[in-house]
Amino acid sequence: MYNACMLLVKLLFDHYLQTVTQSSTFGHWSADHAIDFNPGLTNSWSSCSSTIVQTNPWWRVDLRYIYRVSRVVITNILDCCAERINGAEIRIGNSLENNGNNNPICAVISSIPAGVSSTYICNNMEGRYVNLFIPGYSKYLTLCEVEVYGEGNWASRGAATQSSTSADWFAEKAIDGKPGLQSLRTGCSSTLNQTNPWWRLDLSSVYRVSKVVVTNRNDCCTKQMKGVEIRIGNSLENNGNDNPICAVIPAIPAGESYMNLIIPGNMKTLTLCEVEVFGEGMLYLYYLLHKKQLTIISYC
Ligand SMILES: [Ca+2]
Repeated sequence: MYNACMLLVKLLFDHYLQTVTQSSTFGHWSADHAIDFNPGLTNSWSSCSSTIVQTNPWWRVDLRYIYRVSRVVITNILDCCAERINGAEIRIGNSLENNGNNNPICAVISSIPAGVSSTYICNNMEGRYVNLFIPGYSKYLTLCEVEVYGEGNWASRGAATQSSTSADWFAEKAIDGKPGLQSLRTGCSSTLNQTNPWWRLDLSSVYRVSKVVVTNRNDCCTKQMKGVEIRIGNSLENNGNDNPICAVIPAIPAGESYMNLIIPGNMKTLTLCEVEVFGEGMLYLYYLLHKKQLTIISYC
């Protein structure tokens, strides 16, 4: 049984490693080292990716979905060879023709000082694949970190909780991607009838929230949503319900992590069929989240 579990872990892990790849690999400098959240300022061999010396080296991340990419941040190697990055092209698009290296160019990197992170604005270019590509002979492509940011709905990345739960109307049903309009019991969250009911989403990271969309139930009780406050902030004081109130379609400054919905008053029920939180965030954070899930699986 133990071996069967370990095999499952390995297969899943390999599956997610396939989201990032490169044209060749120099020693242990694997492609996923460029998205391990470690800028490689010490021990670059264990936290930077690199190809061997070759013609037209490339590196690619598959975002799994088509996103509008706002910016790409590249961290260059500190301890040698900073000039290797010169001339690298950032390409974004949906084609895998020529391994994705024919997709439109966001930017061409002239140079990045050793150990420095440089930002390249991509003006919401749409694409599923992000490539780094150096055209030419006898080139290495070495990357210590690649961060890709864009717009998306980040609610499903978070952890939902609520002040009480009515039967099996669990908090996470508000972020399961199912608006619950056909089957309310399987797709919506609900508290009990109580004083000041609330529902909270911990986004797990910092986002610039641009818009919150809440889907109401469509059978009975739709008036329950009247008076619901959307609160966004970093405090868990009063279960997060003292954070600032935003508008229905808010423009929220950077730095908010928690989002609460609360109905002030006695004998209220908070029912939510779907909550979507839009804003700019790192597009492949899911990769790390899946790694966290894999850690849990490994206990089986
Ligand atoms: Ca790294």
